[in-house]
Amino acid sequence: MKQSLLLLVVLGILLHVPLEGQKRTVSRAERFAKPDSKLVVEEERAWPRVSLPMPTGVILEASAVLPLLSKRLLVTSRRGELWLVEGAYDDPPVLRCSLYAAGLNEPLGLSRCPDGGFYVVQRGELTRVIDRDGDEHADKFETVWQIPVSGNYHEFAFGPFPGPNGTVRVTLMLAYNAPAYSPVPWRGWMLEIDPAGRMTPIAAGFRAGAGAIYSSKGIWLTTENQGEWMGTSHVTHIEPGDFIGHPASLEWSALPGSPVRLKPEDIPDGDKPIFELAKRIPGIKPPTVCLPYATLGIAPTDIVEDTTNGKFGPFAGHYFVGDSGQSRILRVTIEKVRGVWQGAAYAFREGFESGVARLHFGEDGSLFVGETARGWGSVGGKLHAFERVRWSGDVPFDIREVQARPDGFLVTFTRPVDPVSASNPASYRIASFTYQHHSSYGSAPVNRWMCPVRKAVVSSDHLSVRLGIACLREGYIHELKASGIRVGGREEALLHDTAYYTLNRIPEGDRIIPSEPQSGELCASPVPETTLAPTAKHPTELPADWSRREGDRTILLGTLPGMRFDQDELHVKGGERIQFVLRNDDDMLHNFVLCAPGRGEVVGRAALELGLSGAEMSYVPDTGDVLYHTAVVMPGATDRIFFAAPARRGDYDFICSVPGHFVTMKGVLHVR
Ligand SMILES: [Cu+2]
Repeated sequence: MKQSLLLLVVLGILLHVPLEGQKRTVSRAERFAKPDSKLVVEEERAWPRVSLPMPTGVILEASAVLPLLSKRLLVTSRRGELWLVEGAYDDPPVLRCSLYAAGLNEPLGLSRCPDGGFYVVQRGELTRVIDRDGDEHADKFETVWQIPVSGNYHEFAFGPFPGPNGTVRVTLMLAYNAPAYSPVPWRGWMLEIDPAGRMTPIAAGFRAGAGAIYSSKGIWLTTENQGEWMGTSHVTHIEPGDFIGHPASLEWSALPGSPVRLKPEDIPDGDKPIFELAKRIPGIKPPTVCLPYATLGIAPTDIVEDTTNGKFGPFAGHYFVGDSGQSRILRVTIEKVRGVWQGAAYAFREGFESGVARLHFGEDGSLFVGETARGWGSVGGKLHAFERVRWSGDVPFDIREVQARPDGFLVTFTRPVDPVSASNPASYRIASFTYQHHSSYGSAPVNRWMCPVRKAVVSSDHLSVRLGIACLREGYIHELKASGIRVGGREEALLHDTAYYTLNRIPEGDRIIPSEPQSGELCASPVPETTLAPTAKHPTELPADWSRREGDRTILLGTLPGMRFDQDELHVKGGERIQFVLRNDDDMLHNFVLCAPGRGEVVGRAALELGLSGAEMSYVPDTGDVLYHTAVVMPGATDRIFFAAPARRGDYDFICSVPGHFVTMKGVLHVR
């Protein structure tokens, strides 16, 4: 029991999404209801989602899905089973499940074995599962390769991700005991295992790389989560010998077979972005496509390629990335520029019931979505879910792809644009920024510049726009907002108006604008530096008229792993002078925001809407619903504020407004 609790805590830390509250009151949960925005309704029209209901008595916490012949699925459950599932393609779906295997240790992936049977990654081994007598029950479990574990609860194994020639790859999580460490070989690595059980180390620097794919382009891509030594989440092209950021894994780079030459002390802990370090330290691989934290998910999981040849809609060949914390799916495109892969990320579909963990396309172009939030929590709110997404045939007006050009970008659309709005530079807003690479948890977006749009040229078919932009910066993420453009002939705006392009290399070729800066163009930050300074709502200075530092009452509120405060009910008297201390014992960033009665969810959502500018505002939206707040507190640190409790009696919500946290990180201050 204690162990499984630890496991939950750890998964929460690992994927930095909330732990299921142990003692949540229903009334609070009701207040924090599911999202039902206009956007989700629009997305639903083009990509409707249907829940795949389990037969009575079956708890299928789908952690991997493998389509079999005759519209059957083999599904792993995090609870340790393999289920044969029929009926998942039917309308409406009525599932029939039969148990194929049981007793596995937290399987988080599944693939076909070239010699028959299936590969399953358990915590401690890559296993080949075989049904020898054909009775649809596994009867042989072969250890293909034993995964090193020290026994630390944090040592998860993801995969098997199938590669060429019958090989599979796995990614091994670091152990964790504040901070993350690598106690046994290959923790924090991607490894390749061939059918004979021979292991080849591939790449290091992983932290929580939960997804990987061998793409039709013949390259490997992985997902990685924001955290220590990861400024933001990302998708990255992996080649043998690469190091993607977390130095704990480098403990093992001197072992025989390692293609990685770096040692832990080679990685400086400072304020430089990773692409700057990569310029002078060979072996460091900067992200291929960054997923800005909070804006495009908080905990990316699986990555799949749309190989449905149009059955899933207009994004054939693009990648879809699941996000556990925000219960959504993102879209990613890549291109190779001057020998380096890079590309863009876009919103795709929100509103899933639980944390999106695994994705797999079925034979008819259906996307099966395995979801779990046990130990993680998610915006969707359910503990687990299994859903199916199909394309309705509707093509929404959307950005199809952003590609780099020597002086800007080429933006293509799913439908012809209105040439008047699309050729007006004022229809676009472009900014660039990056993240720092350091041992502390995540990074705020830094060095943000606005990029003036000088020219917008619409193609003759009206399906693309060439943008000429000043102030492009290599290595930086470029945020392209095209909110001013409309679809041809109608007053319809883009379904998702923003893309994030990671510009590792600026291409060569023809320009549409001269390279010299124009007068008045300023490649500089319009955004003020983050401040921890006292304000009316962040009252860190002892008020002059207080005789005692403690006031009438001191409240010490702590944090727990998995996005919870250590108390969800606080009691004060109206008007009492309060010294309030938030002590962050967790390994993530948190704040405390005291809200007007019943306004916690509204404030939490408004904080989410702040997007990239949120970090500079301590994720506190500028609204009368916020009474007082602390700064965003680093792990192991505290922030102290002094305020008088509201005079009016009532139940005042408090939340952590760091994006995604408020769903579980909340409570009530009772004023009597
Ligand atoms: Cu928090």
